[in-house]
Amino acid sequence: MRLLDSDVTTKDVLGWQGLHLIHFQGSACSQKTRIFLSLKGIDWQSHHLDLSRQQNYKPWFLGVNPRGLVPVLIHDGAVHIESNDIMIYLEEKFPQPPLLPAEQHSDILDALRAEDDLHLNLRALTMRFVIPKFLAQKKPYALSAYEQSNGSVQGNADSLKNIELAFWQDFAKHGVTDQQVKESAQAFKQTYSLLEQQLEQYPYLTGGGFSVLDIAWFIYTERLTAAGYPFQRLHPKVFAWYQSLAARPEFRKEVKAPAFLRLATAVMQTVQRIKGTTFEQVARL
Ligand SMILES: N[C@@H](CCC(=O)N[C@@H](CS)C(=O)NCC(=O)O)C(=O)O
Repeated sequence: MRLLDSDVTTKDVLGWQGLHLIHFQGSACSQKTRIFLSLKGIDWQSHHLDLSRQQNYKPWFLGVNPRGLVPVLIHDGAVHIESNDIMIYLEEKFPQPPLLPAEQHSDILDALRAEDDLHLNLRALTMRFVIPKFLAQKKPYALSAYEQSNGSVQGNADSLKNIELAFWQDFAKHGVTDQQVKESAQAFKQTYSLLEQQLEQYPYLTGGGFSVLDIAWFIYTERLTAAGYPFQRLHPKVFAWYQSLAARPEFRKEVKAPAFLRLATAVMQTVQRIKGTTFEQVARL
């Protein structure tokens, strides 16, 4: 989605020439776009935004993306948000190697929308099983800065902002509940059962060659694996597909978590094992 210049109140970015990505190392959506750029061999300039320090709620960034989310692509002064839209846009500008085959264009766009609809489910499982709450929780002043900001997205008040706010306000109150875990896990199980059927017939998710859909679902699968989702048991073809992509350097290098986070996750999951509250024990798939 391209923002209007009038949505962008941090005017200096409108003068940025070339390709710039504002992203966070550990953000799933940022990883997705970085893998895409890497597979295309596109040069880009990196602007790292630290979500763990809530830099996404600072006025500078809210003036770039009023939605307060990464990644953001700036190409010759045009500001693009939403990771899937960014990949689709880049595919038009950099068609080689093709990652969005013309014959499957509209099916892939539908499938990407369905993937994006599960993003909050992915976030819920991440915040319960991958990132300890003390690291994930938003500071009240940062959240209220976000709440009070009144930027527009394509000229209108952002309809997604209240959903974002509600997620983090609920998270501050009660973390991610068992009910949220069960619902999110079930939603993924349904979708992965369909992907499993696809992979029983074809090497990649579209039924054609490798595409952006494989990149998008690789990222979800990587994160859910870290959370403890039992791919090998429930969806063996998905597991094998994921392993083969994870072995590729373009994929592996973008999803490597920093050592401190791996340690924090390991400690949290050990405590969960002792308490009987691991992903498997709560989700009961
Ligand atoms: N639908 C959006 C979702 C973007 C999104 O939720 N980004 C997350 C990181 S993966 C983010 O910026 N979160 C802000 C935060 O954690 O405060 C996309 O695909 O770009």
